[in-house]
Order: sequence, then C-alpha cells, then structure tokens
Amino acid sequence: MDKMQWWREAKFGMFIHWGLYAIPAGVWDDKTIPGIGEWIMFTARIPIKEYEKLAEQFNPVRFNAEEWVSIAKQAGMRYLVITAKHHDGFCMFDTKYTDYNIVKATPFKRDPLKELSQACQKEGIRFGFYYSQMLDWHHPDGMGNFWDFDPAKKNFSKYLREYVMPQLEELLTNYGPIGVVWFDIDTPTPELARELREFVLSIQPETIISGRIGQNLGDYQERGDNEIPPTVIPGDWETPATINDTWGYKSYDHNWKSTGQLIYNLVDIVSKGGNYLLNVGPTAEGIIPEPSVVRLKEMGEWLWLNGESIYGCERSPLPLEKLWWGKCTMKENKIYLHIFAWPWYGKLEVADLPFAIKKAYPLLTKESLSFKQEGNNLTLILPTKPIDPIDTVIVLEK
Ligand code: H79
Repeated sequence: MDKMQWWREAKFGMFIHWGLYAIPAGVWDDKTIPGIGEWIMFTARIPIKEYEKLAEQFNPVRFNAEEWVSIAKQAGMRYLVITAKHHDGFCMFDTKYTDYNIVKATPFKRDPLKELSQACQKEGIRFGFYYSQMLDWHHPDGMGNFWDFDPAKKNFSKYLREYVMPQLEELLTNYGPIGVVWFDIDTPTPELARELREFVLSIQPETIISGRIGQNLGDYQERGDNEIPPTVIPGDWETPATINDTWGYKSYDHNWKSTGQLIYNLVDIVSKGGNYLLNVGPTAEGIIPEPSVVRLKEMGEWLWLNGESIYGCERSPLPLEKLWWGKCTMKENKIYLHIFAWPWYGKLEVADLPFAIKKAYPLLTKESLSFKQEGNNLTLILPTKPIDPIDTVIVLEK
C-alpha cells in the first residue's frame, strides 16, 4: 500500500512549536522583540552563552502529554508534529550527541517526545517530529549564527553527517513508528539532501518526508508558512499555519484567528487537495494557550458532525473560482457543497457538474432538497436559513 495513504486521508494535523523560546515569550531585556517567537535568539542576536541559560529555568511541570494529544484528538486532528530541534539548536528529546537537551540541561529532566509518542500511539494519532536540519544557531557548524561563529569556518556537511544524521537515528529508533519527519528550509545541495532522505528511509521506510528537505526530494510539497494556494493543486501538499501570528509562544500575541476563519481555511485547503497542519505554541509551563484550545475544540465540534465532507476527500471537481458562496469537496459518489455565504433568495445555481444528481440533502439533517438538473447545471432549492452557523454542507449524490 502507498505510504501516503493515511496522510492523504488525514487532512488535518497538529503542529507544536515548543522550546526554550517559550520562556522569553517574545521579550528580551525588557524589550518586545518583533516577529515570530521562536526566532528571538536570531532577531535579538542573543549570544549562545546567554541564551543557553534559559535551559536552567525550563521546568514545564504542567506538561501532560495525554492532555495535549486529547486536545488534538478532540479537534479532529489525525497527526501531530512537534519540534525535536528548532533553529535555536536546543534538543527537546534525549540525545547522546549534545548535553544541550531537555533531559540533561533542565530541571525538568523528562523527554516530552517520548511521552507524546506514547500518548499518540495509544490514541491512534500518527506521531511526527520537526527537525531543523539546516539552521542551528548553537552548533558551530550549523547554519545561521554569524554573531557567535565565523560563517567562513563552518563545515556544514560534517554537521549534517556527524550530528544531524546520528540524532535522526535516535529519533527514528527510540520513539516508535514515525509518521512524518518535518525538515525546514531546503538542504543546500542535491547530494546532501539525497543522503539525508536515504538515511531516514533506511531506518523507517514508511516515514513521510516533508517537502522542505529541498531539492524536490520530499514525499509531498510543503507550501509557504501560512500560504494557502489560490487554486486546486495536483499532487500531495500541505499548508503549515499559525492560529495567531507566531509559532513559538509569545505572551503578547493575541491576534487569534476566529474559529470560522480556521474552518474556512481547512475546507479551502481540502477543496484544493491539501492538508492543514495547524500550530499551537505551548507556554514554558507546558500549557497550550486557552484561546487555541477553545478554537480547536470548536473546530472539532464542526468536524464531528461534518467530517465526512473532509476526511479522505478529493479536490473539488467544480471550478472553485465560480463558487462565490463557498467551497466544494468530493468523495466516491458524493459532492459536498460547503456553503459559507448563504444565498438569501433560497436558491443555489451550480454549474459544471461532472455527473447526474439523484439526491440532494444537507449533511446535518439528511432531509431531501428539491432540485432541477439540466445538463451540467443544477438549480437547488435551499432551506431559508443556514443549518450550521459557519459552513452548512449540502450533499449531492450520484
Ligand atoms: O518553524 C516555523 C518558522 O520558525 C520556520 N518555519 C515555520 C514552520 C521558519 N524558518 N524560516 N522562516 C520561518 C522564515 C523566517 C523569516 C523571519 Fe525574520 C524570521 C521573519 C522574521 C523573523 C529573519 C528576521 C528574517 C527576517 C527577519
């Protein structure tokens, strides 16, 4: 069976950005640092010797893997990807290749990836990890840190072969089946990218590798951060996205997208053939911010009732640019019309239908709607008011 099958059906995953940057949470030396929270070391040019000290304070005693996984599950998410090592180089897992890790350098001493991988396995959520293979601001041979190291003296292939690959081996050996390895920022040469890919697959051949391994060697295409393409896209692809404007926790970022917007984004992405990897940035105490939890729960409630029109669905058979009222997904003999803007005059015209319709009904009530089809054009009589306040799904059956 195709190793992409589960991923294609899943559609919705949880991204988790968690690391030392959750402690400053966007503030350094009493100054608010602009931009995304996990980049604070770079943006504020914090010397390694200073940033390292955060580890001594990192003690997220309220972290509970089962709680996080149950938040993902209740949201209707089918896979989870957590930062094992972000650009700051701090390892959120136990590793023998550096002491700069959560087990050896913090009072916490626990391995959250171990606990999360086990909780995921128990709940039937696919577990994956993010690993920054290109940027590492702590390793002398990793890329990106020009304020502590001389970039001209870096030996990147040595870092990749003698540090990144051994760590990947640990991650691919000690945490059970790995659904996804999420690389970020393209590996600089085709040779190194190929070596990296083959190394991962030599340990777990079923693991899916993100497009940002670079050089067109990923198993699917990764879109830009928060980028939803304007049209239907062929092949497997994913949009990684934030709920507010940061990945790593920032104490003062309150720019939360509404639940309606998040459901719209999910449907939009699925209608174009992609997956939605939606991020949460837990605090230094180990808590997923409440505004995120509330929105995920509301998404889950919608998905609980309307999931049939999302999971395992194919891209829209109708030209999306003509659907002023919403989006469209499809599965087997059914077309799902996702109506976000309710036609006030109680009638919907749908053009370009690929087949003759035998039945039409709202997914929530299953009560037949009357319709008339002439050729590829359908006129559908709608209830006077939407049934779901965000997205009422109408099923058209062949
Ligand atoms: O992990 C998340 C981001 O940290 C990572 N990808 C997602 C999934 C990412 N890596 N690089 N980028 C995002 C591009 C970063 C651009 C910026 Fe900046 C960082 C904009 C603001 C801070 C550096 C400083 C570049 C411009 C200013």
